[in-house]
Formats: sequence, C-alpha cells, structure tokens
Amino acid sequence: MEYKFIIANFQYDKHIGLIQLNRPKELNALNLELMLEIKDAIKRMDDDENIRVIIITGNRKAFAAGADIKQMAGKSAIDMLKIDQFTTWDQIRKTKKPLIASVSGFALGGGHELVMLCDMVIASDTAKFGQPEIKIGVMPGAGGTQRLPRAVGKVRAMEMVLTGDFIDAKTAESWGLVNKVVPEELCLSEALKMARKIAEMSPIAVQLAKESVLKAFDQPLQEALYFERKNFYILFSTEDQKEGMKAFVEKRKANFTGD
Ligand code: DAK
Repeated sequence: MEYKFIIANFQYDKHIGLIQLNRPKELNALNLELMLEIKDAIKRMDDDENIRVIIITGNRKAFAAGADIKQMAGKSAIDMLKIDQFTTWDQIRKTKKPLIASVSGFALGGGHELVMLCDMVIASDTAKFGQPEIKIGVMPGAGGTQRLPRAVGKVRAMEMVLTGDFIDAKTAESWGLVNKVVPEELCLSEALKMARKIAEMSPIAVQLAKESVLKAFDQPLQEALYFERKNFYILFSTEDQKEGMKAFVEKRKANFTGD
C-alpha cells in the first residue's frame, strides 16, 4: 500500500518503526484514508519480525486535531454506520508490540483517542489534549468516554468531555495521561530513548507483559490474575528467560534474541 497521508519508516532505528502523520495543513485531521493508512502501517510493523517497538508521531503543530470534520459534516447516521471508520481503532488495540506516542501540539477528539490507544506517551511542553466534540454538537465516539475516565477518573473526564476544554501537557502528565513532558525539540528523541530501552528486552516477554497489563482494563481482577500467571509460566519456555537469568547470575548484560 502506497501512503499519501503518513510517512512510515520500517527501519527508523534498530528494531524500531516510526509512523508520522503527515497532513500538516489540516493539522493531521483524520480523514478515512489517513486512518486506513495508520491501521495498515501498524499492522505491517506488528507483523515485521525486525520491529520490536512502534512510535507514532505528528508534527510540531499537531499530533492530530481529530476526525476530519469537513469529511463528516454532511453525513447521515446511516452513512456513518456504514463507513464505521473507527473499527480501525479496534484493530490498533490488538497490536502486540508496544506503541509509543510522541505528541506535540494538538491531540484532539479522535487524535486524543489515538493517543489513549498507545501504551506510553511522551508529550512536548506545547502539547494540548482535548475531547472537543461537544462543541460541534456530537460526543466522543472512539473511546473518549470510556478510556478517558479509566485513565483520569470520572470528574476530570466529565469536565473534558462536557466542556470540550483542552488541557496542557503538564496537566495531562499530572492526570496520568502522559508519561513525561519534555521540550518540543526533544519529544521524538525521548520517545526513541524509551523505545530503545524496551527494544533491548526479550520481545516475547514484552509482548506477553503488554497483553497482561491491557487485561487489567478488560477483565475482573481474579481472571486477569490467572491470565497474568499463565503468561508468566509461558515465558519459562523461552531461550530469553534462560539467557536473562543466566546473565544475572554471571553479572553481565543479557543478550535477548527473541527465541
Ligand atoms: N477536521 C478538518 N479540518 C481541520 C480540523 C478537523 N478536525 N482541525 C483543523 N482543521 C483545518 C482547519 O479547518 C484549517 O483549514 P483551512 O481553513 O486552512 O482550510 C486548518 O486545519 C488549520 O486549522 P485552524 O486555522 O483552525 O488552526 P488554529 O490554530 O486557528 O486552530 C484548532 C487549531 C485545533 C484549535 C482548530 O483547528 C480546531 O478547533 N479544530 C477542530 C478540533 C476538533 O473539534 N476536533 C474534534 C473533531 S471530531 C467516530 C468516532 C469518533 C470520531 C468520529 C467518528 N465514529 C465511531 C464513526 C471523532 C470525532 C472527532 O474527532
């Protein structure tokens, strides 16, 4: 698939892929084509044995200012149902490898919902997060009313969803939406630093650990704990577990191969 609205780099760094949303004049507004391209690139990177971590970013002014309002404006309910554009997001949720968002500028509506689908978030001090759908007569439709309260609690989620007000990067950090805030020029390199650290770990352990953490949002505690335990046991069938524990005993750095 040729990409028109994103730039996908499958060898951005050793074991790291980078997807850059690239519709700058429209502040990376998520039209249908752009969303399909993101889904396609993430899936291809997830299937690529060489890639262990995926970074998603935008540009200085915007990560993404939401779904493309101009494309949606004339649609009927049935049109929207038929297009069902945000099933794309469901696919992204199934990504096995860690997704890190590097966010500068606006991350709004569907753009913020994409950030919340990522596993970790590095924000630049210029970043602004919001669910402003209420201001255009609708409401969040791709996870904003569900993932946001789980991340920040009810009253803060209500404020963002019902007033449409944006929050700045520091507030997002203190509310637990963001791992770290850095100066804008360091935003991508900081995400890369985090990605490199994870890419050095056993990729199978990383995959099962991610899967287990996400279970905390989907399942009751006891079932999620069983799930976690089984994943833990499975890892004892990997070469990486043998290598990791041997390296500890021998007081050296482990060399994980993914076997
Ligand atoms: N859609 C289309 N175009 C957009 C856009 C958007 N979301 N955001 C910005 N643009 C365009 C502007 O129209 C403008 O284009 P021109 O007028 O130059 O042609 C260009 O990008 C630059 O924007 P501004 O001139 O407005 O720039 P400012 O710096 O003055 O303002 C802003 C930046 C981000 C505050 C402002 O652009 C803004 O308020 N944008 C809209 C933000 C917004 O409301 N986002 C939420 C969109 S609704 C669904 C589930 C979920 C959703 C949809 C469907 N289903 C389950 C099917 C999600 C919905 C949304 O995300």
